[in-house]
Amino acid sequence: MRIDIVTIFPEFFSVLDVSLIGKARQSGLIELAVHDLRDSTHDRHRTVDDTPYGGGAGMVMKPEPWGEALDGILQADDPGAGSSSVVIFPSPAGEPFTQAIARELALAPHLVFGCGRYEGIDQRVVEHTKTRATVREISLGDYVLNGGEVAAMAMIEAIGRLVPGMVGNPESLTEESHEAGLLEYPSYTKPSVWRDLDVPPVLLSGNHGAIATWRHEQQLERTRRVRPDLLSE
Ligand code: 97T
Repeated sequence: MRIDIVTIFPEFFSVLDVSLIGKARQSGLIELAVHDLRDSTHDRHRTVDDTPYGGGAGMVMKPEPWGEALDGILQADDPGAGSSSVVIFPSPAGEPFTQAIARELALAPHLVFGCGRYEGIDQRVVEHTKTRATVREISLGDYVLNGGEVAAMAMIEAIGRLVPGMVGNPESLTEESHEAGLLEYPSYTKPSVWRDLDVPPVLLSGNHGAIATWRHEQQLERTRRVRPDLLSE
């Protein structure tokens, strides 16, 4: 998989050199490039934003640098085969990011993240990009960030670990929270007593059927208590 990131804060993404994504890059499974949007400006001040038409607070990112940056990244696409690139614009106005979307995007050969700052990117950039790639406007959740960088990083981590060939044990991926539509059961390790707190005795019983039943009950109880929305959907 190839991942391109367009941002005015390229240094943000140096953390991707470490962790699982860093290993995937070393092994060649993920090829990742970070592009400074300001390299696609041509004025002395490397301007990327301007005041909004119609008035209002804040600044809007200008379309021209985005057009030029995305031209360079998407022109490598095979024109005969139709674009297989997916361009993701993290946005508080996007569809909510889910494990199902992460799974879907993990199968794409080419992802491009357009990280907007300020009050957003001129909407024509999104419309124009739809003529050359699949475009997804995706929100991380119902809260406000200063820009798309942290949202992109979270999505890259969620997607990256699902890329075929990434994790040694494939069972560890499907057993986790959300893959089965329930929250995870609580986990314990040694010692069996810590600060007067016991590990639930069933986990020490050696009765694998009883353990599986207990864990499933814990998942249901946790989900009902913390995330009832997951049970009613
Ligand atoms: O608040 C934002 C600003 C810019 C780009 C993305 C976001 C955001 O994404 N998910 C939640 C908020």
